[in-house]
Amino acid sequence: DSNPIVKDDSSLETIVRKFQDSISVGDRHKFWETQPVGQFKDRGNTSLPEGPIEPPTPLSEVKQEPYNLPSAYEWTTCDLNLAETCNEVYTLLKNNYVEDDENMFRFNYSQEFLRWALHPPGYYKSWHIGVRAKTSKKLVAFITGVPARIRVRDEVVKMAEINFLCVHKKLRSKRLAPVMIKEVTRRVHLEDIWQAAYTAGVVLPTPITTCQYWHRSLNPKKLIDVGFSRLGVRMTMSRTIKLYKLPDSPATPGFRKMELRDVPAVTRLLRNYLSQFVVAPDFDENDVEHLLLPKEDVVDSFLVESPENHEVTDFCSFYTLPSSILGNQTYSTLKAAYSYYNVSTKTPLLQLMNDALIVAKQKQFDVFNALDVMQNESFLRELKFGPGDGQLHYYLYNYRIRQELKPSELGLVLL
Ligand code: MYA
Repeated sequence: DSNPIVKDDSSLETIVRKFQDSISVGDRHKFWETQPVGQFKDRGNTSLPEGPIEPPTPLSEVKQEPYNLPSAYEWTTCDLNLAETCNEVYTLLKNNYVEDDENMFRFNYSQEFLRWALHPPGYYKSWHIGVRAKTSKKLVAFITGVPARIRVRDEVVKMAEINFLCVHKKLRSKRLAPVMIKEVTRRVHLEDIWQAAYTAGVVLPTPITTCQYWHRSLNPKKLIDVGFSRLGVRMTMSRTIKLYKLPDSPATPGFRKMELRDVPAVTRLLRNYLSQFVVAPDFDENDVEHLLLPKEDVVDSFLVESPENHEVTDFCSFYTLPSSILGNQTYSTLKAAYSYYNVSTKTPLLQLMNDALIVAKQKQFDVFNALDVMQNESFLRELKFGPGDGQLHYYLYNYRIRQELKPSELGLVLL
């Protein structure tokens, strides 16, 4: 997904941005004002009904031809199974995708990650949309959707999860993004799907909730050297290293990597856990096998199998998303793990997540990131996570939620 990468939350830029966000209510959004999304003017108006904003239109009325692009550009559908296409997408994102507010880091999604994220059960190739320059055929913009079933209260809604919206740096501010969004919307409509979920670091009309990233240093020296974090007041490097030290191996008896045979048990565990949140994915076994079965350098999942009765009682997972470090002499990549879905029924969540930190450290991650979604607040401070400067806003397209949610009411993590 999309989000300011992180860091200390006290810089002047951050304060200015937070102030701007806080007065954004009166902003004009020439594109977003035309879309079926919660509008700022309707915030707090509890008389509006919850649910779809517009009804579906008959499929025969969905525009059959793509939207017009500026004449020098053309649409392309990107087949990520083609090594060359995957490499082009990878390179576009590596050079032009999301940066933190101070432009020190940029997400560097790997090719294996992109193939994994974009090929969940039932995916549509037509939702992986690129824009090329007509003459050079260079890929200059990208947007994707993948299908998902998302439950909102007691309604399971077929949606598209929209991600990887990217316009080449040289083509910014030319209103290309609205055309890309309209085109992906059209292609989603053609599959008879009328809702979407997405996240962004920017404030748009209107977030269903706003979450914060928290960061747990695993390699504090490197994080400080590259400017990701700062030495605390009255702290030395050696005291800082000691503060973040972790045991060599996980503590919970029966803690092990998830395997294919665990898919039914993990699905049951996860479905039961996610049922408590207002908005959460409705995962079946196929989804769990694809999204949560460990995949080297993409996603890691562990569970606790009771040594007595072999029951699976707890589960934790994180995905691998490195960031390029821009302009550092010594280091080029920050290796970050992002908390994904975690479920505790027997092992306290705090202990489970401490084990997750330990295995992430074993795997040479520099930092472990987590949003304040689900029950994450219960372990963040105690496990020495610090608040980042990145806000992540969650949105639904064509689905109104009566009241803004608390992050802890959200059971959804987008990649
Ligand atoms: S979030 C990650 C977004 N990507 C990046 O941040 C990478 C770096 N930035 C860029 O590549 C460009 O700056 C982008 C904008 C491409 C973001 N989400 O073309 P413009 C609105 C939605 O002149 P550019 C992710 O991937 C902006 O408010 N809208 O601007 C999820 C303005 O509209 P308005 C955004 O800077 C994406 C208009 O675009 C975003 O050249 C979910 C300006 O266009 C944003 N992140 O390009 C997409 N940023 O005037 C929505 C700017 O109204 C999906 N804008 O304020 C909706 C559901 C669709 C499916 C529905 C199915 C039913």
